[in-house]
Amino acid sequence: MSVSRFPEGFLWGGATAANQVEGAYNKDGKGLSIFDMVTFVPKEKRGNMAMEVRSEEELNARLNGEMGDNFPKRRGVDFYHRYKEDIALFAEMGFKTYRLSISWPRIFPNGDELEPNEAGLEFYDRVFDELAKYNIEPLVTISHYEMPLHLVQKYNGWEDRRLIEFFVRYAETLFSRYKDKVKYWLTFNEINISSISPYIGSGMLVDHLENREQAIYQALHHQFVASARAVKACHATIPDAKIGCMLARMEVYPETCHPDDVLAALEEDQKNLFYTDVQVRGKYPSYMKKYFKDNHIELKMEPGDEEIIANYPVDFLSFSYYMSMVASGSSDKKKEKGNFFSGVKNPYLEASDWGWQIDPKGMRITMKKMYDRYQVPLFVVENGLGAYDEVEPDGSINDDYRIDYLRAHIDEMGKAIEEGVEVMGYTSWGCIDLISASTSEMSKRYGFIYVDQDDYGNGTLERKKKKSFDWYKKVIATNGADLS
Ligand code: BGP
Repeated sequence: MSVSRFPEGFLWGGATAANQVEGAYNKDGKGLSIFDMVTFVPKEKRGNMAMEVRSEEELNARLNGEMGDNFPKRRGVDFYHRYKEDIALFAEMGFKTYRLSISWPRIFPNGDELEPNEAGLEFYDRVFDELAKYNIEPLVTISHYEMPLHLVQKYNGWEDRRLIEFFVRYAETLFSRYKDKVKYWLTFNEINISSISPYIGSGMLVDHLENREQAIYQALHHQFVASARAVKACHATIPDAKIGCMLARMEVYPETCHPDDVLAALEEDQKNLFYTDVQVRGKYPSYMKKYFKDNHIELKMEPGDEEIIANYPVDFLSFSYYMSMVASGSSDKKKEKGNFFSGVKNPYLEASDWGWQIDPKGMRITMKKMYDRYQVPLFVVENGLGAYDEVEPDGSINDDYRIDYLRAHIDEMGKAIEEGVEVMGYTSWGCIDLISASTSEMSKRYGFIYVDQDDYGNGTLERKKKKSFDWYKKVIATNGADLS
């Protein structure tokens, strides 16, 4: 067997988010979250994503049940009651880490109260204790699209500066409660999502906004400050912890070598790396200041904001990577739908059933680029293939397409490591089948573990190992040396 390219102690594992797996949306004092309000919409009716709530009227219609009653994220896959069984399966695969998020409204049901909900805290104590039994390190996302709905209704989410205090109180509660159990933290999942979905990224109802872009960047500013304050609090409370940011990374290629296309790709790339420029380098980049000026965006900052961002950058950069994009200098190019973002079709790549253009080499390219730019450790915290799976009459699930996807990406990550990129770990997305973020489908599956449930919540919830389960087990057992 060949020698592993992956460092000793490399954190292999899988990733999920509370809103997509837990269910039990109103149990033990949990408040409603933003994603509890998103209904399932059949494919023919929705295009490629359906997660935005735009106005108070719409929100109320959802609360009153006027928009149907199929809210898949309320049921998840019942991890809340089945976490022991699920963690045992992760342990069987040899996971070194499990990335999960904490549901903010389980801890602070409304988001703005002073005291946390003890029953919510106890649930995660139980989960962390279960992980500890198997020596699985938790990697915790503090906010993964689970803002308490009350913060939308009362404050219009992150548009309001008071959210900083609420978030910091929540984060500090987690740090002091779990300081002996959790050493790896992430502040905001895919912090760049607000530009696509202000509701999911920032809890803002857009119809209420006078100037959408201004509000988005203001909300982001509040998140940057909140994130830096969480970094400060984390280091103060848990000196041996590491805390990172999380970006939905979009590597952008020029459509041709025409300088207009190259420039367009560079500018798209800057739009994506703006977030990590702030969170890793600790300041707003000059190209963004120019963009704000040209677009009449004026951020309201308070004294001390720039200092806190500068003084408390993240320890590492984590990201999701599913595909690459193409930019064209000419504006009339057909757009390809993707993971919340869009670009021009790449004729050299195949796409998934959801139109996401599969590009393993792009992952190496992007890792090299980000490491060159930031010189901090990277952590691949999401990567994977959403696909329809078939259960054969004998009960087996032969997901060779998923193995092919993961193998090719892990191989490219290995090459990036050989070329000197520092990588802490790899957690494939949706290690157990879960509810899709963008479409609320159950039938868009990512897991090594199949869950018997359909888009309407029918099924036994029984867990079954797919073919990829044993494959990933071998990958971990050989520290990535055997990808066959
Ligand atoms: C990321 C999110 C995840 C996840 C993944 C796959 O953007 O952080 O929550 O779901 O994408 O997306 P989807 O579920 O839409 O296929």
